[in-house]
Amino acid sequence: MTRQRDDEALAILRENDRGGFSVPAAGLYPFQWNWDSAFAALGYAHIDPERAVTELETLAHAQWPDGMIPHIVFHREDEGYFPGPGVWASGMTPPTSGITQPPVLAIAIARLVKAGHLHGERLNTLLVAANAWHDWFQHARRDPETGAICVIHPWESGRDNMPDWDDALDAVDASHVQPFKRRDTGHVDAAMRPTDEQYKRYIALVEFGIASGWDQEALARTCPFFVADPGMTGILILAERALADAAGKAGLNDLAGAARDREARLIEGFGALWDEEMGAPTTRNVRTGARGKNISSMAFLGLGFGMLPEARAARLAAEFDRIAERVTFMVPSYDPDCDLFEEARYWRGPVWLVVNWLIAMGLEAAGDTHRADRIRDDSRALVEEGGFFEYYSPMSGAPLGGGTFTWTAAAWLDFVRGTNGRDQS
Ligand code: 2M8
Repeated sequence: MTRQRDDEALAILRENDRGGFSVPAAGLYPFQWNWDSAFAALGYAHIDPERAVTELETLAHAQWPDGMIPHIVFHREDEGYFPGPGVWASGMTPPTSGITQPPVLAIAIARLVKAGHLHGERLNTLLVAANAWHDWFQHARRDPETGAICVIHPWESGRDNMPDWDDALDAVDASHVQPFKRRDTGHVDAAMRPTDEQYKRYIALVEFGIASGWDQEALARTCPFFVADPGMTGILILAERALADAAGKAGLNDLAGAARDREARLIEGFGALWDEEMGAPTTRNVRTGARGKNISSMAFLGLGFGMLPEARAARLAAEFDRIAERVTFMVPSYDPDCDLFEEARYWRGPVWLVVNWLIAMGLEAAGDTHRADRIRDDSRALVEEGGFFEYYSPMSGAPLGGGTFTWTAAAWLDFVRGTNGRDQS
Protein backbone atom coordinates (compact mmCIF):
# COMPACT_ATOMS: atom_id res chain seq x y z
CA MET A 1 0.00 0.00 0.00
CA THR A 2 2.77 2.43 0.96
CA ARG A 3 4.48 2.11 -2.44
CA GLN A 4 1.18 2.47 -4.24
CA ARG A 5 0.53 5.68 -2.27
CA ASP A 6 3.98 6.97 -3.30
CA ASP A 7 3.04 6.53 -6.95
CA GLU A 8 -0.34 8.17 -6.42
CA ALA A 9 1.28 11.15 -4.69
CA LEU A 10 3.65 11.66 -7.60
CA ALA A 11 0.76 11.41 -10.06
CA ILE A 12 -1.28 14.01 -8.12
CA LEU A 13 1.61 16.48 -8.18
CA ARG A 14 1.95 16.01 -11.92
CA GLU A 15 -1.77 16.27 -12.60
CA ASN A 16 -2.21 19.42 -10.50
CA ASP A 17 0.75 21.11 -12.21
CA ARG A 18 -0.55 23.87 -14.49
CA GLY A 19 2.90 24.75 -15.84
CA GLY A 20 4.96 26.81 -13.39
CA PHE A 21 2.32 26.76 -10.69
CA SER A 22 0.16 24.11 -9.08
CA VAL A 23 -3.50 24.17 -8.08
CA PRO A 24 -4.46 22.81 -4.62
CA ALA A 25 -7.12 20.57 -6.17
CA ALA A 26 -8.59 20.51 -9.67
CA GLY A 27 -12.14 21.92 -9.75
CA LEU A 28 -12.51 23.01 -6.10
CA TYR A 29 -9.43 25.31 -6.05
CA PRO A 30 -8.36 26.13 -9.63
CA PHE A 31 -5.75 28.88 -8.93
CA GLN A 32 -2.39 29.21 -7.17
CA TRP A 33 -2.80 29.45 -3.40
CA ASN A 34 0.05 30.87 -1.32
CA TRP A 35 0.85 28.36 1.43
CA ASP A 36 -0.35 25.43 -0.69
CA SER A 37 2.34 26.40 -3.21
CA ALA A 38 5.13 26.49 -0.65
CA PHE A 39 4.19 22.98 0.49
CA ALA A 40 3.80 21.86 -3.13
CA ALA A 41 7.39 22.95 -3.80
CA LEU A 42 8.60 20.55 -1.10
CA GLY A 43 6.67 17.80 -2.86
CA TYR A 44 8.08 18.71 -6.30
CA ALA A 45 11.57 18.62 -4.80
CA HIS A 46 11.16 14.81 -4.74
CA ILE A 47 10.32 14.60 -8.45
CA ASP A 48 11.85 17.58 -10.17
CA PRO A 49 13.85 20.13 -8.10
CA GLU A 50 13.79 22.69 -10.92
CA ARG A 51 10.00 22.57 -10.89
CA ALA A 52 10.07 23.10 -7.11
CA VAL A 53 12.05 26.32 -7.53
CA THR A 54 9.71 27.55 -10.27
CA GLU A 55 6.70 27.04 -7.99
CA LEU A 56 8.21 29.47 -5.46
CA GLU A 57 9.22 31.92 -8.19
CA THR A 58 5.73 32.17 -9.69
CA LEU A 59 4.38 32.81 -6.18
CA ALA A 60 6.99 35.46 -5.36
CA HIS A 61 6.42 37.06 -8.74
CA ALA A 62 2.91 38.05 -7.60
CA GLN A 63 4.32 40.11 -4.71
CA TRP A 64 2.68 43.51 -4.26
CA PRO A 65 4.76 46.72 -4.30
CA ASP A 66 4.14 47.03 -0.53
CA GLY A 67 5.75 43.60 0.07
CA MET A 68 2.63 41.47 0.59
CA ILE A 69 2.56 38.11 -1.15
CA PRO A 70 -1.15 37.50 -1.79
CA HIS A 71 -3.19 34.49 -0.82
CA ILE A 72 -4.40 33.62 -4.34
CA VAL A 73 -2.78 34.31 -7.71
CA PHE A 74 -5.26 34.13 -10.58
CA HIS A 75 -2.97 33.19 -13.46
CA ARG A 76 -5.94 32.31 -15.67
CA GLU A 77 -9.69 32.72 -15.66
CA ASP A 78 -11.77 29.90 -14.17
CA GLU A 79 -15.47 30.07 -13.45
CA GLY A 80 -15.27 27.20 -10.97
CA TYR A 81 -14.33 29.29 -7.90
CA PHE A 82 -15.96 32.17 -6.05
CA PRO A 83 -14.74 34.84 -5.31
CA GLY A 84 -12.63 35.19 -8.46
CA PRO A 85 -10.37 38.04 -9.60
CA GLY A 86 -13.25 40.35 -10.57
CA VAL A 87 -14.64 40.26 -7.03
CA TRP A 88 -11.29 40.99 -5.36
CA ALA A 89 -10.49 43.87 -7.75
CA SER A 90 -6.92 44.16 -6.49
CA GLY A 91 -5.75 45.91 -9.66
CA MET A 92 -2.54 43.82 -9.71
CA THR A 93 -0.87 42.02 -12.62
CA PRO A 94 -1.20 39.05 -12.47
CA PRO A 95 -4.60 39.46 -10.77
CA THR A 96 -4.56 38.43 -7.12
CA SER A 97 -6.70 38.42 -4.00
CA GLY A 98 -6.21 41.34 -1.59
CA ILE A 99 -5.11 39.47 1.55
CA THR A 100 -2.21 37.21 2.47
CA GLN A 101 -1.78 33.68 3.90
CA PRO A 102 0.61 31.90 6.32
CA PRO A 103 4.23 32.65 5.28
CA VAL A 104 5.57 29.18 4.55
CA LEU A 105 7.67 30.45 1.59
CA ALA A 106 10.94 30.95 3.50
CA ILE A 107 10.60 27.52 5.10
CA ALA A 108 10.44 26.02 1.61
CA ILE A 109 13.35 28.17 0.40
CA ALA A 110 15.57 27.03 3.28
CA ARG A 111 14.72 23.40 2.66
CA LEU A 112 15.55 23.66 -1.05
CA VAL A 113 18.85 25.36 -0.16
CA LYS A 114 19.67 22.60 2.31
CA ALA A 115 19.00 19.96 -0.33
CA GLY A 116 21.29 21.78 -2.78
CA HIS A 117 18.48 22.68 -5.20
CA LEU A 118 18.59 26.48 -4.93
CA HIS A 119 21.50 28.92 -5.13
CA GLY A 120 22.97 32.00 -6.82
CA GLU A 121 20.85 34.79 -8.23
CA ARG A 122 17.61 32.83 -8.10
CA LEU A 123 18.11 32.22 -4.40
CA ASN A 124 18.96 35.85 -3.69
CA THR A 125 15.86 37.06 -5.51
CA LEU A 126 13.63 34.74 -3.48
CA LEU A 127 15.31 35.73 -0.21
CA VAL A 128 14.79 39.42 -0.91
CA ALA A 129 11.11 38.76 -1.70
CA ALA A 130 10.59 36.74 1.49
CA ASN A 131 12.36 39.39 3.56
CA ALA A 132 10.15 42.18 2.18
CA TRP A 133 7.06 40.08 2.92
CA HIS A 134 8.17 39.34 6.49
CA ASP A 135 8.84 43.03 7.02
CA TRP A 136 5.39 43.85 5.66
CA PHE A 137 3.78 41.73 8.41
CA GLN A 138 5.36 44.08 10.98
CA HIS A 139 3.80 47.13 9.32
CA ALA A 140 0.46 45.78 8.20
CA ARG A 141 -0.47 42.92 10.54
CA ARG A 142 1.08 43.63 13.95
CA ASP A 143 -1.06 43.76 17.08
CA PRO A 144 0.21 47.02 18.63
CA GLU A 145 -0.42 45.70 22.13
CA THR A 146 1.15 42.21 22.02
CA GLY A 147 3.41 42.31 18.95
CA ALA A 148 1.73 39.13 17.69
CA ILE A 149 0.65 38.83 14.04
CA CYS A 150 -2.99 39.44 13.10
CA VAL A 151 -5.31 38.53 10.27
CA ILE A 152 -7.80 40.90 8.61
CA HIS A 153 -9.86 38.01 7.23
CA PRO A 154 -10.33 34.40 8.41
CA TRP A 155 -8.99 33.32 4.99
CA GLU A 156 -5.63 34.91 5.82
CA SER A 157 -5.08 32.44 8.64
CA GLY A 158 -5.53 29.47 6.28
CA ARG A 159 -7.80 28.01 9.00
CA ASP A 160 -10.82 29.73 7.57
CA ASN A 161 -13.70 28.42 9.62
CA MET A 162 -11.96 27.98 12.97
CA PRO A 163 -14.44 28.72 15.82
CA ASP A 164 -12.21 31.39 17.37
CA TRP A 165 -13.01 33.68 14.45
CA ASP A 166 -16.77 33.44 15.05
CA ASP A 167 -17.28 36.38 17.43
CA ALA A 168 -15.16 38.79 15.40
CA LEU A 169 -16.87 37.64 12.21
CA ASP A 170 -20.35 38.05 13.73
CA ALA A 171 -19.52 41.70 14.38
CA VAL A 172 -18.94 42.32 10.64
CA ASP A 173 -21.91 44.06 8.96
CA ALA A 174 -22.91 42.05 5.90
CA SER A 175 -26.31 43.69 5.33
CA HIS A 176 -25.21 45.39 2.09
CA VAL A 177 -23.72 42.28 0.45
CA GLN A 178 -25.52 41.50 -2.81
CA PRO A 179 -26.65 37.92 -3.53
CA PHE A 180 -23.89 35.72 -4.97
CA LYS A 181 -23.47 32.11 -5.99
CA ARG A 182 -21.03 30.00 -4.01
CA ARG A 183 -19.08 27.44 -6.03
CA ASP A 184 -17.47 25.43 -3.21
CA THR A 185 -20.71 23.67 -2.27
CA GLY A 186 -21.05 22.50 -5.89
CA HIS A 187 -17.82 20.52 -5.40
CA VAL A 188 -18.13 19.20 -1.82
CA ASP A 189 -20.87 18.50 0.74
CA ALA A 190 -22.25 21.76 2.23
CA ALA A 191 -22.26 20.14 5.69
CA MET A 192 -18.45 20.18 5.62
CA ARG A 193 -18.13 23.82 4.53
CA PRO A 194 -18.73 27.24 6.16
CA THR A 195 -22.38 28.35 6.42
CA ASP A 196 -23.96 30.91 4.04
CA GLU A 197 -24.04 33.50 6.85
CA GLN A 198 -20.28 33.11 7.34
CA TYR A 199 -19.68 33.32 3.61
CA LYS A 200 -21.63 36.59 3.40
CA ARG A 201 -19.35 38.07 6.03
CA TYR A 202 -16.27 36.80 4.20
CA ILE A 203 -17.47 38.78 1.17
CA ALA A 204 -18.33 41.85 3.30
CA LEU A 205 -14.66 41.88 4.43
CA VAL A 206 -13.49 41.68 0.80
CA GLU A 207 -15.73 44.68 0.01
CA PHE A 208 -14.26 46.55 2.99
CA GLY A 209 -10.78 45.96 1.58
CA ILE A 210 -11.79 47.21 -1.86
CA ALA A 211 -13.35 50.36 -0.32
CA SER A 212 -10.00 51.08 1.38
CA GLY A 213 -8.20 50.76 -1.96
CA TRP A 214 -6.47 47.70 -0.47
CA ASP A 215 -4.29 50.01 1.61
CA GLN A 216 -2.96 47.32 3.93
CA GLU A 217 -1.57 49.59 6.65
CA ALA A 218 -4.88 51.48 6.77
CA LEU A 219 -6.72 48.15 7.04
CA ALA A 220 -4.68 47.28 10.13
CA ARG A 221 -6.22 50.37 11.77
CA THR A 222 -9.74 50.23 10.39
CA CYS A 223 -10.77 46.72 9.36
CA PRO A 224 -13.60 45.52 11.63
CA PHE A 225 -11.92 42.11 11.71
CA PHE A 226 -8.38 42.27 13.16
CA VAL A 227 -7.43 39.26 15.26
CA ALA A 228 -4.01 38.22 16.57
CA ASP A 229 -3.32 34.58 15.80
CA PRO A 230 -0.87 32.13 17.42
CA GLY A 231 -0.88 30.22 14.11
CA MET A 232 0.21 33.12 11.93
CA THR A 233 2.71 34.29 14.58
CA GLY A 234 4.19 30.81 15.14
CA ILE A 235 4.57 30.12 11.42
CA LEU A 236 6.26 33.50 10.91
CA ILE A 237 8.72 32.62 13.70
CA LEU A 238 9.62 29.38 11.88
CA ALA A 239 9.86 31.34 8.63
CA GLU A 240 12.15 34.01 10.11
CA ARG A 241 14.48 31.28 11.38
CA ALA A 242 14.48 29.64 7.97
CA LEU A 243 15.15 32.98 6.29
CA ALA A 244 18.04 33.77 8.64
CA ASP A 245 19.52 30.36 7.98
CA ALA A 246 19.23 30.51 4.18
CA ALA A 247 20.36 34.16 4.00
CA GLY A 248 23.38 33.35 6.19
CA LYS A 249 24.37 30.55 3.80
CA ALA A 250 23.95 32.93 0.85
CA GLY A 251 26.20 35.50 2.53
CA LEU A 252 23.36 38.03 2.89
CA ASN A 253 24.27 38.88 6.46
CA ASP A 254 22.20 42.05 6.84
CA LEU A 255 19.13 40.20 5.74
CA ALA A 256 19.89 37.32 8.12
CA GLY A 257 20.32 39.81 10.97
CA ALA A 258 17.01 41.51 10.19
CA ALA A 259 15.24 38.14 10.25
CA ARG A 260 16.77 37.28 13.64
CA ASP A 261 15.69 40.62 15.12
CA ARG A 262 12.14 40.14 13.92
CA GLU A 263 12.15 36.57 15.23
CA ALA A 264 13.05 37.75 18.73
CA ARG A 265 10.17 40.26 18.72
CA LEU A 266 7.75 37.66 17.39
CA ILE A 267 8.65 35.24 20.17
CA GLU A 268 7.60 37.93 22.65
CA GLY A 269 4.37 38.40 20.71
CA PHE A 270 3.68 34.66 20.70
CA GLY A 271 4.27 34.57 24.46
CA ALA A 272 1.87 37.49 24.97
CA LEU A 273 -0.92 35.34 23.50
CA TRP A 274 -0.47 32.79 26.30
CA ASP A 275 -3.73 32.12 28.15
CA GLU A 276 -2.97 30.92 31.67
CA GLU A 277 -6.38 29.35 32.21
CA MET A 278 -6.27 27.46 28.93
CA GLY A 279 -2.64 26.38 29.22
CA ALA A 280 -2.10 27.43 25.61
CA PRO A 281 -1.71 30.47 23.35
CA THR A 282 -5.05 31.65 21.94
CA THR A 283 -6.32 34.30 19.52
CA ARG A 284 -6.91 37.91 20.61
CA ASN A 285 -9.50 40.15 18.98
CA VAL A 286 -7.60 43.43 18.79
CA ARG A 287 -10.80 45.49 18.45
CA THR A 288 -12.43 44.12 21.65
CA GLY A 289 -9.64 42.38 23.57
CA ALA A 290 -11.68 39.12 23.55
CA ARG A 291 -9.66 35.90 23.64
CA GLY A 292 -10.16 32.60 21.82
CA LYS A 293 -12.22 30.20 23.88
CA ASN A 294 -10.47 26.90 23.25
CA ILE A 295 -7.27 25.27 22.02
CA SER A 296 -6.75 25.14 18.26
CA SER A 297 -4.21 22.88 16.56
CA MET A 298 -1.82 25.74 15.79
CA ALA A 299 -1.34 26.38 19.53
CA PHE A 300 0.93 23.33 19.45
CA LEU A 301 3.47 25.25 17.38
CA GLY A 302 4.33 26.45 20.90
CA LEU A 303 5.92 23.04 21.58
CA GLY A 304 8.58 23.95 19.03
CA PHE A 305 12.10 24.85 20.00
CA GLY A 306 12.41 28.15 21.89
CA MET A 307 8.80 29.23 21.38
CA LEU A 308 7.73 29.23 25.04
CA PRO A 309 9.47 29.14 28.43
CA GLU A 310 9.87 25.60 29.80
CA ALA A 311 7.03 25.62 32.35
CA ARG A 312 4.51 26.82 29.76
CA ALA A 313 5.73 24.34 27.16
CA ALA A 314 5.20 21.57 29.74
CA ARG A 315 1.60 22.71 30.35
CA LEU A 316 0.95 22.85 26.64
CA ALA A 317 2.43 19.36 26.25
CA ALA A 318 -0.07 18.11 28.86
CA GLU A 319 -2.91 19.54 26.75
CA PHE A 320 -1.47 17.83 23.68
CA ASP A 321 -1.46 14.52 25.57
CA ARG A 322 -5.04 15.00 26.77
CA ILE A 323 -6.20 15.54 23.20
CA ALA A 324 -4.05 12.66 21.95
CA GLU A 325 -5.98 10.36 24.32
CA ARG A 326 -9.33 11.60 23.03
CA VAL A 327 -8.80 11.18 19.28
CA THR A 328 -7.61 8.35 17.10
CA PHE A 329 -5.71 10.64 14.74
CA MET A 330 -3.71 13.72 15.74
CA VAL A 331 -3.89 16.72 15.40
CA PRO A 332 -7.56 17.84 15.39
CA SER A 333 -7.93 21.45 14.25
CA TYR A 334 -10.01 22.25 17.36
CA ASP A 335 -10.27 20.86 20.89
CA PRO A 336 -12.46 17.72 20.81
CA ASP A 337 -13.51 18.34 24.43
CA CYS A 338 -15.38 21.57 23.66
CA ASP A 339 -18.92 22.24 22.38
CA LEU A 340 -17.75 23.98 19.21
CA PHE A 341 -15.83 20.93 17.95
CA GLU A 342 -17.26 19.41 14.77
CA GLU A 343 -15.62 16.26 13.52
CA ALA A 344 -16.28 16.79 9.82
CA ARG A 345 -16.68 20.53 9.33
CA TYR A 346 -13.91 22.45 7.75
CA TRP A 347 -11.34 23.74 10.31
CA ARG A 348 -13.66 23.09 13.27
CA GLY A 349 -12.23 19.66 14.14
CA PRO A 350 -10.75 17.72 11.18
CA VAL A 351 -7.05 16.94 10.71
CA TRP A 352 -4.94 18.62 7.99
CA LEU A 353 -1.64 16.98 7.08
CA VAL A 354 0.14 20.27 6.47
CA VAL A 355 -0.66 21.46 9.99
CA ASN A 356 0.67 18.15 11.30
CA TRP A 357 3.80 18.73 9.27
CA LEU A 358 4.45 22.17 10.81
CA ILE A 359 3.75 21.02 14.38
CA ALA A 360 5.96 17.95 13.97
CA MET A 361 8.73 20.13 12.51
CA GLY A 362 8.70 22.20 15.71
CA LEU A 363 8.60 19.14 17.95
CA GLU A 364 11.55 17.60 16.16
CA ALA A 365 13.56 20.80 16.50
CA ALA A 366 12.79 20.67 20.24
CA GLY A 367 13.99 17.04 20.39
CA ASP A 368 10.51 15.69 21.16
CA THR A 369 10.59 12.76 18.76
CA HIS A 370 7.96 10.89 20.76
CA ARG A 371 5.13 13.36 20.04
CA ALA A 372 6.46 14.06 16.52
CA ASP A 373 6.32 10.32 15.78
CA ARG A 374 2.74 10.08 17.01
CA ILE A 375 1.79 12.82 14.53
CA ARG A 376 3.70 11.20 11.68
CA ASP A 377 2.31 7.72 12.36
CA ASP A 378 -1.25 9.07 12.45
CA SER A 379 -0.67 11.01 9.23
CA ARG A 380 0.63 7.87 7.54
CA ALA A 381 -2.37 5.84 8.67
CA LEU A 382 -4.83 8.48 7.42
CA VAL A 383 -3.37 8.46 3.92
CA GLU A 384 -2.85 4.71 3.75
CA GLU A 385 -6.49 4.13 4.64
CA GLY A 386 -8.15 7.10 2.95
CA GLY A 387 -5.93 8.37 0.13
CA PHE A 388 -5.00 12.00 -0.57
CA PHE A 389 -7.91 14.09 0.67
CA GLU A 390 -8.11 17.69 1.81
CA TYR A 391 -8.68 16.69 5.46
CA TYR A 392 -9.79 13.80 7.68
CA SER A 393 -11.94 13.02 10.69
CA PRO A 394 -9.73 12.79 13.81
CA MET A 395 -12.12 10.19 15.21
CA SER A 396 -12.81 7.75 12.37
CA GLY A 397 -10.11 8.78 9.91
CA ALA A 398 -12.79 9.29 7.22
CA PRO A 399 -11.36 11.25 4.27
CA LEU A 400 -13.21 14.56 3.77
CA GLY A 401 -13.42 17.65 1.52
CA GLY A 402 -11.72 17.63 -1.87
CA GLY A 403 -9.81 14.61 -3.26
CA THR A 404 -6.42 14.31 -5.06
CA PHE A 405 -5.09 17.20 -3.00
CA THR A 406 -1.67 18.67 -3.81
CA TRP A 407 -0.49 19.54 -0.31
CA THR A 408 -1.58 16.20 1.11
CA ALA A 409 0.46 14.46 -1.60
CA ALA A 410 3.43 16.74 -0.83
CA ALA A 411 3.08 16.07 2.91
CA TRP A 412 3.09 12.35 2.23
CA LEU A 413 6.27 12.49 0.15
CA ASP A 414 8.20 14.96 2.24
CA PHE A 415 6.91 14.66 5.79
CA VAL A 416 5.58 11.11 6.13
CA ARG A 417 7.95 9.26 3.77
CA GLY A 418 10.84 11.71 3.64
CA THR A 419 10.80 12.22 7.45
CA ASN A 420 10.54 15.98 7.34
CA GLY A 421 13.66 16.55 5.30
CA ARG A 422 15.92 14.64 7.70
CA ASP A 423 16.88 12.30 4.86
CA GLN A 424 18.27 15.25 2.92
CA SER A 425 20.57 16.61 5.60
C1 2M8 B 1 -9.13 26.79 1.91
O1 2M8 B 1 -9.39 28.18 1.69
C2 2M8 B 1 -10.06 28.72 0.56
C3 2M8 B 1 -9.99 30.24 0.69
O2 2M8 B 1 -8.65 30.63 0.70
C4 2M8 B 1 -11.52 28.35 0.44
O3 2M8 B 1 -12.06 27.65 1.30
O4 2M8 B 1 -12.14 28.76 -0.54
C5 2M8 B 1 -8.26 26.71 3.19
O5 2M8 B 1 -8.16 25.38 3.65
C6 2M8 B 1 -6.88 27.30 2.91
O6 2M8 B 1 -6.03 27.13 4.00
C7 2M8 B 1 -6.25 26.67 1.67
O7 2M8 B 1 -5.06 27.35 1.35
C8 2M8 B 1 -7.19 26.70 0.47
C9 2M8 B 1 -6.66 25.88 -0.71
O8 2M8 B 1 -6.26 24.60 -0.29
O9 2M8 B 1 -8.48 26.18 0.82
